[in-house]
Parts: sequence; structure tokens; C-alpha cells
Amino acid sequence: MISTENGVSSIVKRAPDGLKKIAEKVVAGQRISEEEGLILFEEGSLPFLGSLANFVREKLHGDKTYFNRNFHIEPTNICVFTCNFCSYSRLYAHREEGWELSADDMLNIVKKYDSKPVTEVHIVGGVHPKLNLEFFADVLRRIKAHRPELHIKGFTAVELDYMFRKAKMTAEEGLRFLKDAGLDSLPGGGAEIFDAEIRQKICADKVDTEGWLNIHEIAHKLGMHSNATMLFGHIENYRHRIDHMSRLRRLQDKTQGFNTFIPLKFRNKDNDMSNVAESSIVEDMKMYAVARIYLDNFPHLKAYWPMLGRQNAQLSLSFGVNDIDGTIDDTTKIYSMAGAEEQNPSMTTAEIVTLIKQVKRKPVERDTLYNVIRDYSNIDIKEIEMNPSMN
Ligand code: V47
Ligand code: SF4
Repeated sequence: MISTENGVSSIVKRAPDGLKKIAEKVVAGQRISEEEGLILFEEGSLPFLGSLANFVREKLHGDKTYFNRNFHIEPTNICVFTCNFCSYSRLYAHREEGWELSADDMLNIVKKYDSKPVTEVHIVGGVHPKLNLEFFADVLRRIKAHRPELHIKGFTAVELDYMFRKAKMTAEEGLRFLKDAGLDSLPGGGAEIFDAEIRQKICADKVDTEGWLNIHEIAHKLGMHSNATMLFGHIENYRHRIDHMSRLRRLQDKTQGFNTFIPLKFRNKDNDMSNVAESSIVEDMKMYAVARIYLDNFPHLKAYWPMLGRQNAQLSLSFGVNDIDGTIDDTTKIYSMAGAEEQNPSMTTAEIVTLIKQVKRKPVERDTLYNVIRDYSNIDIKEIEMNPSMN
């Protein structure tokens, strides 16, 4: 922990002249402006940003590092959209190259976890032209009938927007319908970059920024929580990143419905943006740090370890991150197909706890809404390995 009185004053004292005022504001718990956010990206050194972000992280969460026990269902990779960064989707015309699960297939995936202490299923996939709202509502109802306490975090605003338009429902009608069928919260995908010009270049045909924000705002109004992502490290610049985070910060001021911000590093394997170089690890850590400092009303910052790799996820815990997602079954292909570090992302509880303890943080298992399930700080790894209710 560095957030002692001395630690705090030394962050401000050691700040370069142009950044002292910003450091003072952050340490005093004041919000920084868009221009100040931009200065952090442009002029902040990695050690400076790291110590400031770590100060914020420790003020909010101490050494606690959250993870959850979850698994993924990816109903299909057939998609009507053609996002240039996507390595995962296949058009309906080429559906023989993709996959499509039936409602029974999805229920069978859920049943595979019957004896496991998972708390969340994350459902996300492509936007299939033949699957509709009623089909997915039926899947939700069947999952809830089988395992009522399992939290269903499902469908990006992109998938929802398409389903609702096809069903000729407003976002509010559609969300009420899915909530009644068992949907508990929304994941953060599909946000990409909110700037209209960049969005047009990387994902022109799917839900626009206003549509994405509107779906999340309505979900929050209906009492559902959600996450927010940002795809970074491609053709956007720092100003676009700040603009993206500002729009989220404004909506969060209004609704307080977001749990977590998840910056997603662009991976360039086998997609139409393979000519764009991937960002360096230094840039990735800067991204986490500025996000932690800038998004003062977001309680949590998540590093998605299957994309970053385990060691980089450990490193991110010193740059503002306080959550490294879940144990995650290997059915998630969205990143492995784009060239992520982890080809079959899966970690046992003992492995995730070890990963967090190795960098002297406190592993805490949470549910989707960040209620604490178990603090593992004082539990021995051997005990975890031998206890089926923990692994
Ligand atoms: O929206 C697709 C991203 C997202 C690439 O809410 C890519 O807890 C990098 O949103 N390089 C979907 N990223 C996944 C998602 C998510 C993941 C983990 C946790 C949560 C949560 C949400 O995946 C898409 C897009 O931004 N993506 N292709 C790529 N080549
Ligand atoms: Fe479809 Fe999502 Fe891929 Fe875009 S990112 S093409 S919406 S699966």
C-alpha cells in the first residue's frame, strides 16, 4: 500500500511541474477535466500514472482484487455485421464455417456446471439473422428454471438493438421482456469507440453510440446493472479515448448503473485490420491508469486476463485494476481467434488466487454485482485445491 500520508504527498511532490495540479486534484478526490485527462495521456510517464492510479485504486478497494466464477455461452458466431476488427464472425452466407447452438445445446452447457460453484453465466455472440427475441427469451427461461440462482449476464447492446428492432419493440419494451424471462444484467461489449468518425471506420453498420448508451440507460432505469467496454489501441487517438470515457462518466452520473469499465486491447490476427499494429504493454498500462483516474464514478476497473495474458493481468493490478474477471471456461473464442495470449482461457480458483497473491494483493471472490462471496487472503492454496466447494 502506498496511500499513506507520506505516499500521497510524495506523489504530488514528485509530479512533473505540468502535472502537479492534476495530481493534487486527484489526491483531493476532485474530478479531472477532459483537457486534464488528455494531458495525462500525452505527458504522464508510466511510473507517475501508475502511482496516481494505484492511489485511487487503494483508496477505493485497498489491496482487494476481485474475481468471479463464471462460464461463457457463445450461441453463434454467425453475424449480420461486418466490424473490421472482428476475427470471430462469419456471414450467414458462409455459415458452414461458423457455429450455431440450439436452445438444448445451451442448456446442456449450463448443466455441465451443475456440480460446480459458479455464480454467473456470460452469454455473448454474433448477431444471427434467424435467431430472435423469443428464441433468446426461451433460453433465459430454461436456464432460470434449471438453476434459478445463476446470474445471467447476457447480450451486448449490439445484439439487443437488433433483436428489439426485429421484434418491433422499443428498447424499454424489449428489456422488460428479457428481464421478465430471466436476464439479470448486461455485459459491456459493443461499445468499441463512441466517436462517430472512428466508429464509421471500424464498425459502420451496427448500433450507433446513442443507441448503445440508450440501451444501457434504460437497463439502469429498470434496475439492471451493466458494464462498459472500450476497444483501444487501433486507429483511435487519445482524444477519442477521453471522449469515450466522458460519455460514460456523464451517463454514470445520471444512473449509477455501471459496475465496471473494461478497456479491451485491440488484437490484430486474422481480421480486416491486421495491418494495424497492436499497442505496446506500456500503452496498455497507461490506458488502465488513466481510466482509473478519469472514471471517478466507476466503482471497478477490470482487466480481461484471457486477452492480456496472466502476467500482464498481474501487472495491471499496479495500474488501477481491481478486478481480473473470472475463472472462465474455454468456450470463449472472441479473443483466441483474434490472437490473444490465451488460446484456451480457463483458470481454476486455486490458480486465480495464486496469481493475485503472487503480486501481494488480496483475492476476493465476488458475484456479478460485487457482493463478496469469499475472501481468500488467509486461505491456503492446498486447502482450496482439496475443497471441491472452492474449486
Ligand atoms: O465488443 C472483438 C471485442 C467485445 C476484438 O462485460 C475485440 O464483463 C480486441 O464485451 N481485439 C466483446 N477486442 C467482449 C466483451 C466482454 C468481454 C469480457 C467481459 C465483459 C463484461 C465483456 O470484444 C466486442 C469487441 O470490443 N473484440 N474483436 C479484437 N480483434
Ligand atoms: Fe458481429 Fe460482434 Fe464481430 Fe461486430 S464484433 S462482427 S457485431 S460478432
